Amino acid sequence: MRFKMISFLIFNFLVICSFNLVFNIYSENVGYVLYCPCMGRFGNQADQFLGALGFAKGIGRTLVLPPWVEYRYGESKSIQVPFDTYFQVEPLQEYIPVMTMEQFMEKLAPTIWPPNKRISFCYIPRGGTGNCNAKEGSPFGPFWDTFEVDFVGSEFYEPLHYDTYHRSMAKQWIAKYPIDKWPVLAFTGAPGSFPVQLENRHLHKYLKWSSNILEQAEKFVKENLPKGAFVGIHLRNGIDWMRACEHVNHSPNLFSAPQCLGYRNEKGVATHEMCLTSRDVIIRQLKRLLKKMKEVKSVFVASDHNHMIEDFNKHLRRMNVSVHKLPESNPHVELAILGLSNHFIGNCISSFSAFVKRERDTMNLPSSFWAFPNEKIFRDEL
Ligand SMILES: Nc1nc2c(ncn2[C@@H]2O[C@H](COP(=O)(O)OP(=O)(O)O)[C@@H](O)[C@H]2O)c(=O)[nH]1
Ligand SMILES: [Mg+2]
Repeated sequence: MRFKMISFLIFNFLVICSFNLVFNIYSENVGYVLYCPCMGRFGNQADQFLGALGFAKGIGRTLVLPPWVEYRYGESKSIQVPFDTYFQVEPLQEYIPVMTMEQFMEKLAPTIWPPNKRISFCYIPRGGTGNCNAKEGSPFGPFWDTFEVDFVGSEFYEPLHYDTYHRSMAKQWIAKYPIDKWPVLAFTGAPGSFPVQLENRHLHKYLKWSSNILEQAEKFVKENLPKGAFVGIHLRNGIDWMRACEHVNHSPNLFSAPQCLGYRNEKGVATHEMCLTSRDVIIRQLKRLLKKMKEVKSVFVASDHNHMIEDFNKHLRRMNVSVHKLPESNPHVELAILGLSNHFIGNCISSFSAFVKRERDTMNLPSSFWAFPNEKIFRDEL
């Protein structure tokens, strides 16, 4: 009888202990990383998102998934689009715990991040004010205003940085900002680099289109492209890009160029032709691919400006392929369609192309780049 009583008490004690342990792990010891994707448009934000994911994993915190920041023509304030409009949350949980910013602000912020505890993190003071100035200008102000966040102070984390793969950086973050004292680290900008760090590229496999985007992409392919294989191409040629490409000669690894040239330019330097490929080279390169891929029935063109549909119709007439684009620009659906193609030709310098290339790499699907390797090397290979 007595023995039964004692074992019952011990059992209860163990149950309570393990409950407490679990409770502590999931409540008090959970730390969060928040940030504003305040730099660049979608491609840049996606690169930095992978960095933020790797960073949160490195320092053992939950990543709060920020909305995507978008800019509408003629509007001075940025627009915030919830993360899960474009991507599924669930697959990311396989890598680390995540939650959307909407959920965080509604469910957790009132208790673990009340208004008087809202400190913004930046490397050094910004804009000569002595603080992080986290809400100065667009998208900084509109981003935090979306969630009615104001900051009461700044924290400068210099000399720490986001690369948690080297120099015991993760340990230093954990030591300097323990979760019990700093449950929330809210960064003024993304805690991730642009272009994406090599070590974080593979994290793209956790980034899966929302069913809404994927269904639109599949529907377009099914209803508009002839049955059979298709090639997807990205033509980045708007006015902002023309200007950006002027810098290519003194930036051998401009923007996303490491995706084809290597992070240390192992495979050459960026050229103007790779950045803003001429009409003739585009047509020649596409024709060469179509000659090799006899099964291809159509070409899908994504572009921010000139889709060159007439040029293609003229020059590909004898090749028996049709050429298509979306009736209206829709960057995310276009990206998803490019991801579904049998072969993708992208712009090595563009982070918009880089998104597609990474996604395809995770599925072992083939991709190539405009004007890379250059045509002379191409010819030597043939
Ligand atoms: N619809 C559409 N928009 C594009 C395309 N290429 C670029 N854009 C737009 O231009 C922006 C370019 O910025 P970003 O994504 O950072 O890519 P990057 O500037 O090429 O590195 C995209 O986010 C899109 O809004 C395209 O093929 N189709
Ligand atoms: Mg950009």
